[in-house]
Amino acid sequence: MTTVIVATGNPGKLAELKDYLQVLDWTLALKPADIEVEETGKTFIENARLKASEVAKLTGKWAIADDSGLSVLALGGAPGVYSARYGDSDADRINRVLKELGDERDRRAEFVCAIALSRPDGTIALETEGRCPGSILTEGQGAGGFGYDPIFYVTTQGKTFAEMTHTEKERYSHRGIAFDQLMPQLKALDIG
Ligand code: ITT
Repeated sequence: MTTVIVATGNPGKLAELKDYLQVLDWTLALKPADIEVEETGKTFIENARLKASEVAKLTGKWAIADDSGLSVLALGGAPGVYSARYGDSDADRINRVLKELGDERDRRAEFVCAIALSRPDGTIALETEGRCPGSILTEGQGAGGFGYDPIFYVTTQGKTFAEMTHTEKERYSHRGIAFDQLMPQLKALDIG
């Protein structure tokens, strides 16, 4: 059975990616810790391609990567592709977004998730992007998930990502939407 490298160093993201991928008949392997890909892209999809492609070439195996982040309308789309680099810890990153937003009344935001799957030679076989609209609370709510989850409120569900069960986040999140789009193609792909 072909091994596919899950090209992420983020444990929260890794857990979610494994949940989506478990329905496939793939052997999953972790990205070797010494491989660090510089995210030089200007868009989520560029960075997802870059991470999948570099990890695939360096390992000689298929690789799947996720580039994702939070985009806040009143902050001109920030933190966007810099979401992971917006502070040193999840708490720092959340505080920075809350501080920059201050008492702004327009708190609309979206989470974006780009997924790319690379062949062992670094060429991209599949890619997609999922988006989940929501808004930024004035303080965190809930203890689940990771990253910016406590401050991201999904109006249609009446709760933050951090207040959702695994199943709910899997269904409604940017990552869930991306995998919904990609799953028929992933299932149809012959990577054996
Ligand atoms: P890899 O590149 O190794 O996958 P990373 O954390 O650097 O890990 P990104 O560059 O894609 O990944 O940054 C995404 C950041 O956006 C991540 O660190 C979180 O802070 C945030 N993020 C992405 N998806 C999220 C989610 O579902 N819930 C909360 N925060 C999320």
